[in-house]
Amino acid sequence: SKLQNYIGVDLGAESGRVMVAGFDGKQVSLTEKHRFATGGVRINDTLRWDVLHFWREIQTGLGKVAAGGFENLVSVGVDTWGVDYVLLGEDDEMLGLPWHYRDTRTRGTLDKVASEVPLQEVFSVTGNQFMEINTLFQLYAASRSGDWLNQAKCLLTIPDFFHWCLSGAKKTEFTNATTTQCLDPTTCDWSKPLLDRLKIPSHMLCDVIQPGDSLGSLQPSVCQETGLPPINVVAPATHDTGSAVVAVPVDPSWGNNWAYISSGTWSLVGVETDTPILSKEALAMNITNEGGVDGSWRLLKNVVGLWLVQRLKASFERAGSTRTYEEITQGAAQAPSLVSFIDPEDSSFMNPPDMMVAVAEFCRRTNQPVPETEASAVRCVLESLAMKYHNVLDSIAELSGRKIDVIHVVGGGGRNALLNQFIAFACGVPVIAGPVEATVLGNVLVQCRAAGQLGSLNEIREVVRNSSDLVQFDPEHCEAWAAAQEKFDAICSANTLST
Ligand code: LFR
Repeated sequence: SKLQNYIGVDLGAESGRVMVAGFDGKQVSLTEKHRFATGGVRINDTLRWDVLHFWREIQTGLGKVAAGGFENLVSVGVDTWGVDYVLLGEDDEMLGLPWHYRDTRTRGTLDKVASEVPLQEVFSVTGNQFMEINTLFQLYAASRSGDWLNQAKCLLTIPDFFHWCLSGAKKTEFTNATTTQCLDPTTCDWSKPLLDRLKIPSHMLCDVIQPGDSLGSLQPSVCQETGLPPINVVAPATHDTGSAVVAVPVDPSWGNNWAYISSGTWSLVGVETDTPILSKEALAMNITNEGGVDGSWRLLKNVVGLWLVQRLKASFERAGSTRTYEEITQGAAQAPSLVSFIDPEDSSFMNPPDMMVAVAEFCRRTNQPVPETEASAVRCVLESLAMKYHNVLDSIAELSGRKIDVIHVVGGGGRNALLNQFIAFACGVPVIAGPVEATVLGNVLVQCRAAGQLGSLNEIREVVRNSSDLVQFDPEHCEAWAAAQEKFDAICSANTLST
């Protein structure tokens, strides 16, 4: 069939990209038209997202698409990280500077919320892992601080905001709504009774739409600015993890015994399920249920991911290094193995001024050799991540009754062959890495389906398999890793007790 082109806009916490995906009925090929740095802006001891700058970059990217001579441009859709939001007031004026989830205003809000509503009850009407970054805790903090909430007429999550910029429509897309901890996974509507009990306003929450729903066509001003024709704006699974898991390259005939790790700034480690799991055991394991496409759910844990390496790289840069991620990882591959471990979930890694110092302090505090070199610090972090994933997958297997025979690593972190190897070693099962552009693939394939070009999630995944190069990593050194895992577990449990 005739080639159709779709535009996927994907923003992560470190970088954003505008890609064109050409779909010929069997395969998708991606062309990157624009890439830009994202990241938070520190101002007066707060941390914010410069969403206007991102919007400018998105339009620059769309302008490059328009100039690229792509025929049959069908639609455009945006996905980003979850939990953050923009407030609009009367006349759609933006209110305040959007907060970054790593801002410290939410510190301590979990205990405060728990003193007002038992966490068991919060979990049963939200299904989410308790993390103070979640929108619920941000809104709790905002509602206690004279923030703009009362003047707000509309709350848009970050991808909703860009869809509004593109189309003028103000809607909240379901998959991202499931990251807010304000949506009830049983009714699939906002948990208004919970918000009322916590005295958090809910009048500004928008109608929830489904991935694949159309938001209308590009606004005339955007067409003028970018040179694009008034193509459709179609919501993909706007939560980046939701899009990434759409693009896990599995074949249903292989059965259900697979897990995924969506690997980026965060590592989202879990399985796909048919229904949310809201049991006491799920609460005790502090696991999350996130909504996917076609009624699928993701039972997963949100684990600190390559953020650790991103911030180590920033530490090295302050000390004069210009090394790339590849060079840093090559260094780690040469460093001695299984020497010291960190608990990736320790709160000291959330946003330390210097990650190298934070890693060293953790090792000192837990009586382990302190990594002296860049290479040994990176190795320590990557090995610890792999062992953390192992623990998480054990709990998730237990909770879901699912045996895990293979782990799919999707997303940009799949480029890190050393980490992929460590995951296979730590977990003792094969790892299949790829596609690294899972998020954009998932984004555009849901748009393709909205245009009537594809049917089921299985058909979408078949296209992903046709379109990706996958690399397999097999378990080795199992004894050494099992021994190290015991040490790691002891460090993590001692650490939990003391904090
Ligand atoms: C991954 C992600 C996670 C979410 C975190 C913060 O990019 O979307 O799923 O918990 O970012 O929003």
